[in-house]
Amino acid sequence: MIEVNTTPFDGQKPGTSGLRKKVSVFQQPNYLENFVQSIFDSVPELRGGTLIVGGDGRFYNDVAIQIILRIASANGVAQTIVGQNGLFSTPAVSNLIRLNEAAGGIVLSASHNPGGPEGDFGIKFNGDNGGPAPESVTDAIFERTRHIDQYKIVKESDINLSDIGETHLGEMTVKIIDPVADYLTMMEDIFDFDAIKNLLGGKQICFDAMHAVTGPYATAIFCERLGLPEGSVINGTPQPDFGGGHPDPNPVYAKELFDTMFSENAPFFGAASDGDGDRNIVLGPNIYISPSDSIAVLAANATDVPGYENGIPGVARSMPTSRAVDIVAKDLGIEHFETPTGWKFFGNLLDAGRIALCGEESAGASSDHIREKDGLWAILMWLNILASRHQSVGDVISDHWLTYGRHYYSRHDYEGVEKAKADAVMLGLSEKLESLVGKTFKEETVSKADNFSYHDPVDGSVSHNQGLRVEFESGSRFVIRLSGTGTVGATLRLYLEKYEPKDGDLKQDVQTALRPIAEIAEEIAKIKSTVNRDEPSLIS
Ligand code: VG1
Ligand code: CO
Repeated sequence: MIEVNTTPFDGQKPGTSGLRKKVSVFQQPNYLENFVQSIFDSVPELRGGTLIVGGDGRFYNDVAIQIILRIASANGVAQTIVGQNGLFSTPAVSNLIRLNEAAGGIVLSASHNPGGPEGDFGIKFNGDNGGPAPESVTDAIFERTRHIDQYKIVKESDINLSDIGETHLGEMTVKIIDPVADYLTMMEDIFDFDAIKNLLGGKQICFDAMHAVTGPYATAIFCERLGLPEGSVINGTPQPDFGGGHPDPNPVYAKELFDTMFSENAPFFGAASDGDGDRNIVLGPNIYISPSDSIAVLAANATDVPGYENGIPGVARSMPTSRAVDIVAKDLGIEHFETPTGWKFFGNLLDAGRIALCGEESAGASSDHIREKDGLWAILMWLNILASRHQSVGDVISDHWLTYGRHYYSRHDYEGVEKAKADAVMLGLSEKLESLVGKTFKEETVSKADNFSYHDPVDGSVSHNQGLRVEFESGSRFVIRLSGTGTVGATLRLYLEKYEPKDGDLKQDVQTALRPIAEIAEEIAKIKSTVNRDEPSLIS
């Protein structure tokens, strides 16, 4: 073991989901080392414990893992469990932490951000409950990065990560395992695979792995376990640059899947996940399920699935996510919570047994089976529900709206804008929030306008500045916040929502239904004129 002198880097503050930067930033000497040593300095339980390490296979994944293993060994970690070829999806890491009673896990991913030498890289620490470290821990890690002057590392040479089995690095045991097996076993425990197999017999599905980590997982589940033909999984081989695309399952970047599902001979079911396998989208022939609606459908029908047949105690959603799931919770007579954006805020509620299902508008949903969002889990939930209801995706969502009404919902992103201009939008709106209440814009009167603070009901911690929200008497609203996952400039997200009761017009075009709210949002917040853009760069 050697100790290497180092000096701090600016800006190693974890964002919504870990530290994300351009690959070239991570390639600076000592940049990764400083951050990783800061994790070990902030989480003493790792000494003598088990650590899970893996990533989504993006460029630099292999180099980073070798560095992390050497630092882990030098810091006294007893055992690391690594995915073959360095691959683990984010939900698989969460499961393995819990299964092996590990002290934590390190996930190497920048999720939906592009990969490759010019792309992004990321690193995230998850604690012993399997979930992303809470703010108290990420703040401690950041604080440590600001003063670090030394890291510990062993000099051993690289480990061959392609061979399953056990080896040693210094005093530390390194177990290289099949990344899929334990995940598949967990899915078998939750779902009725026989019912799903019957449902899909003779039908076509299309799962788009987007050249990212879910390829091997989806192939094992859909082709090997459920017996579907090979073509059911497209873009199924993980690539370091994700085939040059953004592994983000939305209508823009999952275009191949959307074109297939909106074609004449569309398959019965379509789905995709993101770079690290924690997001999902679900489609039927000529229909795309809004992620916020998806969470509501999963909550309303959870008892159809063996893993939740006794019901769920409560649900949670991130603040910008549409309130569709709240209505379901009220109907079921269970608790519902509103948390800030990012999965780390669900952990306490899940650990305390207050909720068993949660999700975000950004195509993330999951349950108490792990402490991360889980793309393939959400997709299997849908399939299990379709099997038990003997319905198509389109029928399930139509029935849902007829029962609960529909929350028209869309997110307008302004990506890569100048940071100062994005800050000006946020500041301008926050300064006038109070004066908005009671004012009428077009036909809409503002009923509430605030800067969202979260009071964690389990540990009492408070998180401020979690997004600006403006609500109207009609039940419509808009929310604006700054992204915490980007690596270039700033990204402003505008979230639009309009509720249509069950006896209203449930078949409108989404953007048309939301246009009045979008116009009011512009009148109040002046995003376009401030950041000098005519249109959002991405509408999902
Ligand atoms: C985005 C999403 C958020 C999600 C986060 C991490 O964060 O909005 O809902 O939890 O990405 O997801 P932001 O701060 O850019 O809005 V993932 O799949 O990148 O781990
Ligand atoms: Co992700």
